[in-house]
Amino acid sequence: MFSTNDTIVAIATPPGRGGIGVVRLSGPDAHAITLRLVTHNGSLRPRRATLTRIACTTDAAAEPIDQVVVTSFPRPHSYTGDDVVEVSAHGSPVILRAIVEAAIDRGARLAEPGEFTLRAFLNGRIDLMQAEAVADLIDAVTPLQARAAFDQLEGTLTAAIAGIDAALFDLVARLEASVDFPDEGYHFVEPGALGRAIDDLAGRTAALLAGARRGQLIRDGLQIAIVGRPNVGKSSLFNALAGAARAIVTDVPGTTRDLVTEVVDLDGLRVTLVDTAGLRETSERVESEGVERARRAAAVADLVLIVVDEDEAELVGTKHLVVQNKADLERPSRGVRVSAVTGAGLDDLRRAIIAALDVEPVRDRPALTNVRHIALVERAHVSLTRAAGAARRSMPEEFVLADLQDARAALEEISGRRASEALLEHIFARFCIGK
Ligand SMILES: Nc1nc2c(ncn2[C@@H]2O[C@H](COP(=O)(O)OP(=O)(O)OP(=O)(O)O)[C@@H](O)[C@H]2O)c(=O)[nH]1
Ligand SMILES: [Mg+2]
Repeated sequence: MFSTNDTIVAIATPPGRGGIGVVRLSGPDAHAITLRLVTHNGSLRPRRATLTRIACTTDAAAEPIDQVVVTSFPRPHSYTGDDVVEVSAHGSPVILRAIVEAAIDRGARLAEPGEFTLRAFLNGRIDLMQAEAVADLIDAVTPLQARAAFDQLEGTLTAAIAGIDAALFDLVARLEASVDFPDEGYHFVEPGALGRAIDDLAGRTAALLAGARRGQLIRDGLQIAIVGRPNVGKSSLFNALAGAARAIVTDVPGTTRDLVTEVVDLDGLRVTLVDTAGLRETSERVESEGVERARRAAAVADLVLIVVDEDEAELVGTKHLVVQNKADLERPSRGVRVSAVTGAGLDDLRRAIIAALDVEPVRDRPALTNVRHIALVERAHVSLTRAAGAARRSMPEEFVLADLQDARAALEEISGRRASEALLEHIFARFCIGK
């Protein structure tokens, strides 16, 4: 992995032009290197903005190239836990690159993707879950995704996992004492109490897992397929939900052949809408391929909207909602009534979709959103359940202990207290440079 005792530098703002652009330095020489770049004399006051000018060539008589605001964050009270300096310049790629190159000339090294956050993790400023939350927060495309990530960054999940781990630590210590003094038997933990304590912990992992599906839908988004007979208004509904005339709408049955997709923000959920060909028997080759694709899209979708006009709903997909379209005309009353043309009922439909997916955001419950975390909590849960069984059957402490230790190992892999270098590399490779 990367070295951690040198000074790294990178542009922290996105590529392109903007009002301001920030170059960040972190490491023992961050302060000294900055002072050799700016015209300001004397040291930088901690956490105070210093207005100065920056000169970026090695030439001593170099002309300043920009006016900048420099802020120094001495260790350990900085993002990375090392000395950090942030240079806010005008947001020109030319200037920002010149500052980075000048810092490199004076002894800094270009940061790898995620290296600032990696240092924060290695310095114990944040745990691995929070580091992953930083990447999720930056990648969020809906407010709900951003909120779930920020909750994790704030440490809601960290606290939940740490609470279980602390209780486990206590149980393991007492069981180990019992194993070390076999004559006393379960002297340090009374068997009934042990079983109850483990059950309580298994209950807590189960509660975390129960919220995981919701969390994962929030994080990864989901697919909704719009299906139904030809001409019922699927493409019209698709366009209305997408807020753009993406799919072709005509009064000719069999208009849509291919799958048309659009990503929309549905009450904070990242939803990929899929418009499909109308379902009917046809010998026309192109259309029959379209119908085949429509069925496959319905089969893999998280939710299927079955749109009906005057006909009956053909049930496809396990999880579905029947949508009665063309409610502006005389139509039977089935399912959620909407009009793709007037927009009537669309808000009801959005609410019905959220309800059908069961993803109502819950504020005070930590949401497990990341597959890595889910798999590890599952492993901890299985071990705890096994340990509870062993304790209840009064099996030797060694058995219970082995399972409890496995549960701990899983939890510590989540927080990163036990994380291999390969895992860290994999996680931080996701980040962009400057984060
Ligand atoms: N009055 C009324 N007409 C609608 C409504 N929705 C769709 N239509 C009309 O119904 C016809 C078919 O609409 P499309 O959206 O192309 O229907 P589709 O289900 O995508 O049809 P295929 O792609 O052929 O399967 C068009 O003439 C639309 O203008 C509605 O809510 N009210
Ligand atoms: Mg269509």
